[in-house]
Amino acid sequence: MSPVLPNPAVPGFNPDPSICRAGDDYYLACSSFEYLPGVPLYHSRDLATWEPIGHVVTRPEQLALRDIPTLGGVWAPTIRFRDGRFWLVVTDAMGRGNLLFTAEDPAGPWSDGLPLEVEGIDPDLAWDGDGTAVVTFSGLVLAGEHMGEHRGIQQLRIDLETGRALEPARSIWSGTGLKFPEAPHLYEIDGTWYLMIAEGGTERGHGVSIARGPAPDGPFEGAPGNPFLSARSTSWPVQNAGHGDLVQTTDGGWAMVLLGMRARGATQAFSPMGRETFVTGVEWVDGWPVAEPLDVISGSEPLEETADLSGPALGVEWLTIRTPAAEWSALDERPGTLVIHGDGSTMDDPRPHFVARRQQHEAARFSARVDPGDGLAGLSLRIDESHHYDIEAGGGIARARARVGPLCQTWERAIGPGPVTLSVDIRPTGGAAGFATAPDVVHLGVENGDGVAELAALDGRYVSAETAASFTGRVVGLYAVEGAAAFDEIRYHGRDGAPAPDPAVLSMSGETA
Ligand code: 6LW
Repeated sequence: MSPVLPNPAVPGFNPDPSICRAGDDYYLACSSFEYLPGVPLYHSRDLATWEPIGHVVTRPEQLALRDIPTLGGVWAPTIRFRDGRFWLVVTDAMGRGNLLFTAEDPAGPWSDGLPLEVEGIDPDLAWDGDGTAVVTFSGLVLAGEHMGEHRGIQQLRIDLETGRALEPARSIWSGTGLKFPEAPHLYEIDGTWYLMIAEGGTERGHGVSIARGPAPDGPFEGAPGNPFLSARSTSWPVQNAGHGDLVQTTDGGWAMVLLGMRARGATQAFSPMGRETFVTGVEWVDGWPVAEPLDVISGSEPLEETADLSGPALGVEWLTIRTPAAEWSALDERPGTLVIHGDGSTMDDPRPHFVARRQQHEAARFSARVDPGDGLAGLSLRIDESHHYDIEAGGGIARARARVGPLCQTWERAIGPGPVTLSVDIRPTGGAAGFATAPDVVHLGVENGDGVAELAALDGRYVSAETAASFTGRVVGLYAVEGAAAFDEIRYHGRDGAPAPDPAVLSMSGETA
């Protein structure tokens, strides 16, 4: 097992990672909540470099996201490779429930999604000695008369052809008693069955615990030092570590992928990118796993990308909220541009006409040239409908907006007609410059023939995972409210590592221009 693997392994919000290996190839799946396409998939051959290869959900009818509440949608997939086939089980929370998807090729296409007779969340898939499929899951009931009840970790044998349970669910080992036992994964290793779970909740108290037993259903004995991995009460640069999945590596060693958060600011209280995917090495001592701590972050490589608008569709890194981009945008209407049609929906609405990518770096600059025509369009840095910072243009006006819960403030400036370049420039504070509890400052600007003007420099705390109590993290992207807006020169620049203190921190008034 290589000593230290680059982390975050998959930057940007990519929570609840699950991993499998097919020969020399590793595949990773993550949660995606209200975003489409759903269930992002990544590939690696060395656990160090990961490339996005597509999604399980590429046809909206595979899930029921259109009216999903925020926080709902795709929760906690498990991906496995068996008999030359990829199997993925996942919860479409407050939507279609627990589903099974399969594919010959992980890059797709995947099946339509078979409903499973499983009442809970975080389904895991394993096969017992005689090849019968076993689903182990967290008994959190999301609907019906028992909504909100938590029955601990549960398990049942299931028919993967019909989705029907072959027996009633039974409760099995559920950890050391910390809250929210979830994210179970079952492994048979050298004849012993291991049950690994997350417990403590996905916030700062998160951790990974494990137990072992003679059979898939136990009885299980918990490991002496559970949770055997947790960042709680440490000053690790990665917090909330938990929700892990193990994989045996090509050299016979072991590794674990798990979620964590780059909590920033002087009090390590705010995580702009939310829950990301991390990887760590695992050794076995007396039949129990010992994981390397996540106290080192190497940071991801600097990135400079300009969106490819040559069509027919945007790259796999682009996401939309609850409705597919094809319904309201096009790359062939004005060749060389992305045209987004507004329907009056704004970034405060559940189905904005907004296409975005994850913020993946602590310092990031996103800009695009937009021709709003006679409509209204802009860029937004978003966590959810109630937490977003926007910069838009239309009707000869440039407008910056801060939406934080019930509060909304705008800053305006007259601009000439025609295309303008809008920018969202995120500069980390590094906790330096005095006692900056803010993780970063978000600068909203407009550039046209008259030069660059900054309309607002906003405290990043208010669009961070903790403030929004979000399961996701920031995405940054393009929207249209009215008319047909044409976007091009769509650029993302990102880098990690020690930031230059942001002068705006010293004068954070929210208004600089
Ligand atoms: C996921 C569960 C969880 O299903 O949140 O907080 C859900 N923990 O494991 C969404 O990430």
